[in-house]
Amino acid sequence: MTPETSPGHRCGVVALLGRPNAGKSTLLNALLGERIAITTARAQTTRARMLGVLTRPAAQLLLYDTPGVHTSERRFNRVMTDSALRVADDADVRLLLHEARGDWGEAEEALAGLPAPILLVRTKCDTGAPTPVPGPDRFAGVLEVSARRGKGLEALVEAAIAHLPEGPALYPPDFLTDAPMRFLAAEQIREVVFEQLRDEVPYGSAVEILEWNEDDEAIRIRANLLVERDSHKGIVVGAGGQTLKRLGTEARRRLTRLAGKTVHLNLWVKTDRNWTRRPRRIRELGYA
Ligand SMILES: Nc1nc2c(ncn2[C@@H]2O[C@H](COP(=O)(O)OP(=O)(O)O)[C@@H](O)[C@H]2O)c(=O)[nH]1
Ligand SMILES: [Mg+2]
Repeated sequence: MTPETSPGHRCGVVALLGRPNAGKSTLLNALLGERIAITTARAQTTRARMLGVLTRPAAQLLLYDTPGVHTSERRFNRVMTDSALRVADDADVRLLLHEARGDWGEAEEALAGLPAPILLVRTKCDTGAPTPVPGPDRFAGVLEVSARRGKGLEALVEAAIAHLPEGPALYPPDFLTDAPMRFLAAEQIREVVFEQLRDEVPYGSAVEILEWNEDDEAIRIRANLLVERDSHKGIVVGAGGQTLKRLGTEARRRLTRLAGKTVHLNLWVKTDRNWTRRPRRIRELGYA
């Protein structure tokens, strides 16, 4: 009998929830030991749910990273919050991530009201001892972690497993994510844009993969970096095309690491007015 089918084996869905910047994507990457979800110092980096599969001898955890939950009324923010709450609905256990030193607000209170079991996860504990939160007894457990230092991760995994139903593994042991490579690539490019450009551009930018040609040695990618305004296009291109060139070089470096083979990246900039307000466009770009 293989471990995946042995009696007592558990398998289930674990939702990572919390306000933007709580440290969800960083925690997912730390648990998996791979950078599949992009993370930045800016709020609202994550736009789509992302599955990461963590396989242990006794259990398989289907970890879902989600966009941050918040109370803004903008359409795009609403789509992202809805997407997070749908994941929460289907989860066997919910992790409510909250920064060790952060204030407790509406987003946390809303998430604390979701069906049990909920584990409260105090994140970024390397920044100092966690401050008290209201009603800790509401939660099935309180965990302290630092994704950056790799602290508290095993205890968290054990606590989550305890709430999963018994059942066989749903994915092969080496399976990491169901996200298509094309989507991971688009996300990596977007991460570079978030890191390297000033505030207004990243929030309204998206990456559309136009062509993807892959053989054993290399991948040739043609992609559009979509921005919401012509003025943003100028910023992205930069004087003499320098900024776009720098973005492309860094993105290519990350994609090569991710793919494990040579990547040729042909990156263009295009204005796509108000795409964040058009539901169909949001879906086409893979964010909903
Ligand atoms: N000091 C510290 N910073 C962290 C930790 N985890 C995440 N961060 C930072 O917090 C910011 C937001 O992280 P991210 O994972 O993108 O948050 P998300 O919006 O909840 O997915 C990034 O700048 C991370 O580097 C941690 O364990 N310690
Ligand atoms: Mg995130």
